[in-house]
Amino acid sequence: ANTMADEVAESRKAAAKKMEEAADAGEPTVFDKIVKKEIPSNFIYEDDDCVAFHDLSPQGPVHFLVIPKDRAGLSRLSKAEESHKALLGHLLYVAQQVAKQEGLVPGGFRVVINDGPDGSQSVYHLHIHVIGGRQNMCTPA
Ligand code: IU
Repeated sequence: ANTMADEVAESRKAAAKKMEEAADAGEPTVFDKIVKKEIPSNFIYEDDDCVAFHDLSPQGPVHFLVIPKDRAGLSRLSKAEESHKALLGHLLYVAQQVAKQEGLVPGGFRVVINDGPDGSQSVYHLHIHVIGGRQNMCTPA
């Protein structure tokens, strides 16, 4: 029999699928709107390919996201192709640079990428979470 929990899980999966399809069809994601400054946000880092900004709902004393300006098909990490390798490397490099800028080194930090409904992804525009600022940071984002 279908439990309430099953139904909640099913409807979350369906909602996630719709968001992924919309993103893949080229509809702007909330992060596209942040990149275009249609939604106000304070960038703590910006270059030609990516921006970083503080997460709206921080999971630690410091929690920022690094996102590509152009998703280039990366609604989620598992859409990665050979052609995305340089961008993926760049995002990870920037993540640790901004972590240093934000005072997270030498203490350290966590890096998280959520992929898909089972990975609790909620925005279908690839993003790297960087979380730090206290010892034994172990709560998943
Ligand atoms: P996830 O990896 O897709 O689960 O995380 C999306 C994150 O984006 C989550 O931590 C949100 O708090 C965050 N976020 C944000 O910082 N600003 C926004 O306008 C929205 C989500 I929507």
